[in-house]
Amino acid sequence: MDVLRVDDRLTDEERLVRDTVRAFAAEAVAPRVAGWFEEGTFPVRELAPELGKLGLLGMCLTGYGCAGTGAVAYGVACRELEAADSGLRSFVSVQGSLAMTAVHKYGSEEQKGEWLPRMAAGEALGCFGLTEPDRGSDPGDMRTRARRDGSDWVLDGAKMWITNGSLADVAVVWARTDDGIRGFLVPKGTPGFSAGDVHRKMSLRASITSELVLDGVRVPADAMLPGVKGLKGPLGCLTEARYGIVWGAIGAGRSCYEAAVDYAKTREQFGKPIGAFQLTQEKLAWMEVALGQAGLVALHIGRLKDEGGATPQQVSFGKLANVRAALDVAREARTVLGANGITLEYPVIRHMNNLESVLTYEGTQEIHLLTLGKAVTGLDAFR
Ligand code: TGC
Ligand code: FAD
Repeated sequence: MDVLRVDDRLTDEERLVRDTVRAFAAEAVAPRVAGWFEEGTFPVRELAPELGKLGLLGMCLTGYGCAGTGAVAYGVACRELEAADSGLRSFVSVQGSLAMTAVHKYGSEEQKGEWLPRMAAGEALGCFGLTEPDRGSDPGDMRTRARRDGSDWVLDGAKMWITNGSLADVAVVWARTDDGIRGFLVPKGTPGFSAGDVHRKMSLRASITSELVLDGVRVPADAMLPGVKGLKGPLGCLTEARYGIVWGAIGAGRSCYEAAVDYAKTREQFGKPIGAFQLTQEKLAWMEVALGQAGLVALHIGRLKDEGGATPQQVSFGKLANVRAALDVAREARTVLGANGITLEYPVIRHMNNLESVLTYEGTQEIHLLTLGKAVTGLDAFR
């Protein structure tokens, strides 16, 4: 397995991150996560401080208690977290790449000092409210509004599908103002601000997903993120989180692949292991190819990022290609396990169902296809 030995190209520091995060996920999460998935829970308050101690929250950010690692190290961490469950990587993505990045990139010194050290330590939780009930792929047409009232801002609207929405101590809420889209920091408990969880999910069950309601929410002038105006604000954070998914998806795919290989070597039918049949070997060989290619794509984009920046189009390429590859691997692995593949005794169907969300959030497959289509043709299919 790992015929290409892509990890041989990692530095010693990146390998240390890999081994540390892999050990943490294997000990603290993997043995319990099927239960969380079944119950639809995720013990955020227990895990967040541990993730903070490992330096995984806002890992690429500098200062304010953040680890300040390179992009490849962060990617490797996402891969190892998502090998346990996409919900775990999602938590780290939303906390670090979305909420903390918004504050770090666009916040005032006071906002950074107030929130980032506690968020890096996992003591304060954040969420990122961009999507709305009626505006998902097209956030530029958002309906949530913020209007000035004296020196305050008053927010009205709703955000939907917000990871950690009901748990977060602070919500980064994107809203339309007379002056364009702006970001606001809305602390939990602000009058008029409420959050209710989405139930009956069949995917990302080990993750809390909420609706945020903003009903005349009054915040002071300094709750606005001063450093950015326009849709490029939230999109600039999304590029960071999408990058983590480029790597994370490989972890989910790898977990399915490993389960399929183990099963194929031990499960016997017609007097021999099913892994001895050519059709099974073909499935496993394609999985190996898909994950090897995904690993090269992730490493390439990560190195570009570390050398000065990967473009949003390159990140779209990686998110599109690697989530698709991981989902194909998960579905094929599911067939190798036969009936056992549909139970939570094995990780495969959990990952497979999770990857349906990963395909949709952070820009759907279609959005990334059209982003690449625009890069290729110079023609904008969106507008
Ligand atoms: P468009 O006119 O193309 O762009 C508006 C401005 O933004 C800039 N820009 C970007 N900047 C940084 N990163 C990117 N990826 C960027 N893409 C565009 C652009 O240069 C422009 O800047 P300026 O200075 O000219 O104003 O905007 P559009 O309205 O046509 O939309 C483009 C489109 C469709 C690609 C965008 O709306 C989009 O990406 N839609 C998908 C929405 C999405 O991904 N939502 C995710 C919500 S968060 C989430 O899902 C969290 S899941 C939990 C987890 O991560 O685990
Ligand atoms: P829609 O935009 O309504 O799309 C429906 C379908 O139409 C899709 O197949 C889409 O690709 C297609 N479509 C749309 N436009 C076009 C087009 N121009 N051409 C072709 N096809 C098109 N959001 C946040 O802001 N914060 C979060 O923390 C967050 N966490 C999430 C967690 C989970 C578990 C999930 C499932 C979602 C989360 N999201 C979050 C929301 C996510 O980003 C959106 O679901 C996603 O952007 C798609 O929006 P939508 O679901 O409204 O689908």
